[in-house]
Amino acid sequence: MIKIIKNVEIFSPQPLSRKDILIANDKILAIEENIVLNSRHVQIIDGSSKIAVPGFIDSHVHIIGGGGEGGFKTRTPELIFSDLVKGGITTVVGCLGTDGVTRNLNSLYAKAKALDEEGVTCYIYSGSYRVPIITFTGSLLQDLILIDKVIGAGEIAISDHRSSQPTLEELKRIAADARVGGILSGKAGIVNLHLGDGDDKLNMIYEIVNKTEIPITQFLPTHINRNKELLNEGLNYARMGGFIDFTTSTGSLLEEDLQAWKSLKLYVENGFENHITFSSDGQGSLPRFNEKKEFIGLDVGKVTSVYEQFKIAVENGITLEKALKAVTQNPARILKLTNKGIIAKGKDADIILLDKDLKITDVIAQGRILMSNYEIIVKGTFE
Ligand code: FWO
Ligand code: ZN
Repeated sequence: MIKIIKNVEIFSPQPLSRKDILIANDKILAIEENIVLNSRHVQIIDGSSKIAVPGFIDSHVHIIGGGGEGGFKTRTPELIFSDLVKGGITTVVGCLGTDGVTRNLNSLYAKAKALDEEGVTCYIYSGSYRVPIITFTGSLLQDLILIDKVIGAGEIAISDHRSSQPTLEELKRIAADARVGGILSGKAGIVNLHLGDGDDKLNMIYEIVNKTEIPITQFLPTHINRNKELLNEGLNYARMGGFIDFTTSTGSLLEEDLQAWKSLKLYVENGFENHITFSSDGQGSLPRFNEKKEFIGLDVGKVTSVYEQFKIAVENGITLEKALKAVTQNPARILKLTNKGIIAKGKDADIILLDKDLKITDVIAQGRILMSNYEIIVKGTFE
């Protein structure tokens, strides 16, 4: 099927002014003024009152559910497809969390395939919170080289009372295997690290970077906006060239001024707009513990929070281009998803249309229309 989005203002994230976007099957074929194709096989989408931006990338989603920190009844539900469409998310990376025992990689893989079949692009991390890392093949290296959907390891917990208290040697080996597995498979081999509230913060990463040849860009530490001290330490980490991921799901856990949009504003003001990504922690638990580390309640992450925090960021003075980078171009570059994250010739046709109030009006994933004029037209299997 051929589609032309006519006369739309494009932020690729870089502004490209008003043009036509020609889509053939799942790819962007051309971005030019006044593309004319006289054929009944061409579907025209009127972009004249809209803005086109790349589909959003959410690099940290518990697609089969997670949680359990308050006992079995607090296991969180799996992701439903239409939540992705509502939030304009066209690329997802699925992960396991605290519970890597009753949640396993085979079901993570199957759900990733299900999301592909329903219409988005889904990758996964091998592993869970714990070290030694759980893998498909018994080796992280082999997982990266043999299993196409595996793009790295995560979410591996450090500085958290729920972590496996990994040794520096164990973490070094995981980073080394992720790096070499990535090199041999042409993937990022990213190590997605879960940061807890522990005082050690990012020190284990600093030690690995200072004591080995592994570059700081091998890591993507997440939840950096979970407390003020970690948010400020992240500025030093970014100064060293490191990437930083902010969690957009808030619930009652994240204080008002730690929200992802405010954290982005702080880092943009420090010149780090190319180091930042947003991720939702969707369907993950956002558990609350008291000072004695006793469980006192939990919320569930929402994938739609990526879009919500993006929109609030723009409404609060961050330029559309810089806010877009955090949810499109930066994660695509960091995760080495070479066909994703920008509106450009030859890239996947993952495009969101926004109205002048930044509401999502249309979502196109791999050239297929999932939402048209504010209406979801492709639902999940059982929705
Ligand atoms: C964060 C996922 C946390 C699960 O620290 O790590 O618990 O396995 O579902 N969530 N443990 C939430 C904070 C960043 C707010 C997870 C969760
Ligand atoms: Zn986490």
